[in-house]
Amino acid sequence: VGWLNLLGAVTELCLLPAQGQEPQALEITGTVEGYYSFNFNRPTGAPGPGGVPVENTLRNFDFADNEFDLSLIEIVLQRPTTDRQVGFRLDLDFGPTTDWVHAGEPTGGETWKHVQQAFITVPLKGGHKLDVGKFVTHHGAEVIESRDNLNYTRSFLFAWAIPYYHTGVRYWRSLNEAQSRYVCLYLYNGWNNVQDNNDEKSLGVMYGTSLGGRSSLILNYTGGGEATAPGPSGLRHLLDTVWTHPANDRVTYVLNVDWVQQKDATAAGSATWYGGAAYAKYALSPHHALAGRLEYFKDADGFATGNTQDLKELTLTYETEHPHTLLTRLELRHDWSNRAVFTDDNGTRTSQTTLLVGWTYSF
Ligand SMILES: [Ca+2]
Ligand SMILES: [Ca+2]
Ligand SMILES: [Ca+2]
Repeated sequence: VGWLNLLGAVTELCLLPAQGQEPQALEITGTVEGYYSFNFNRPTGAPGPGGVPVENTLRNFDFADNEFDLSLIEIVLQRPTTDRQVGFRLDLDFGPTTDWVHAGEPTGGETWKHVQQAFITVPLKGGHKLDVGKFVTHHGAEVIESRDNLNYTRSFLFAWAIPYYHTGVRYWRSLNEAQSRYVCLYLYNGWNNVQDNNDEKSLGVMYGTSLGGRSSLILNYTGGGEATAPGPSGLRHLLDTVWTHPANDRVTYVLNVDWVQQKDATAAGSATWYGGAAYAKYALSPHHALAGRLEYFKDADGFATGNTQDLKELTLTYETEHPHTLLTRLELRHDWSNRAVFTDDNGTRTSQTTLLVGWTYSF
């Protein structure tokens, strides 16, 4: 009973009373993403994590060569949070993208792969917010949904350097009235796990700030013990920075740098992986744009990709948008490694080139 009284007191202290405010209407939105990709290596392919057949080596989530593929179907149910009403968000996902994203879930991905996000948002006094549940990661310059990225295909950094999702709590507070500076604190199970694979929790910190004009900088850290197989749960540190600079109405630049270290990765010691990606987008008109991405990723100990290698990648994208619904992208991409890791018709080689048409429909 004492604990219940304490819980009641904390709730009253932190929450504004909800009287006089009706809950917000339930919003239903969603997206359907698909592509056709042609890989000039003519790869034979191999089964990947989550049972997903992978023909385009090291890619997320444009796995298939010479096929029309439905990559992701997502339905989002959301009740927006107000300053007094608790909100929630549920992202239901289907398709090979979500099979892959959940392939590392400790008890297998089947239970959780259709729930990309599920969290409640509790508004606290002073405009702070607390989220509880499963949410996509706060790291990186790209997201699982292609629509919200500058290119259709995902960077190596997105695919191999950082986690996809976390389960736990996050606390958000603004540091100034304009909300142009904020901090977010995270406490969660770790990398890509609803059910924890060890007894250690991970801590995350995000700091975001405007740099004047429309430029912004996000500094991100996550640290905690991550189980490695075989071996002990060595500490894993992830540092991640995203700089976004809209130079004018037409041109936007983005820079992303990641650095990760896993202690006790092998008997030999730590593993490190790091890299950087530079993006530019040029609007030709309100609904047509060109975008480019140049990237370097070093898997110094082969822990992230399974091979010790230096990866590079150049992507050129032309996009056309039918406002609010259909986004179509034509994309040419070339990947290099200093190792022969890319499959072809009878073996492997050190590079691959793909030509892709990607489309995303939003509702
Ligand atoms: Ca195929
Ligand atoms: Ca989503
Ligand atoms: Ca953990």
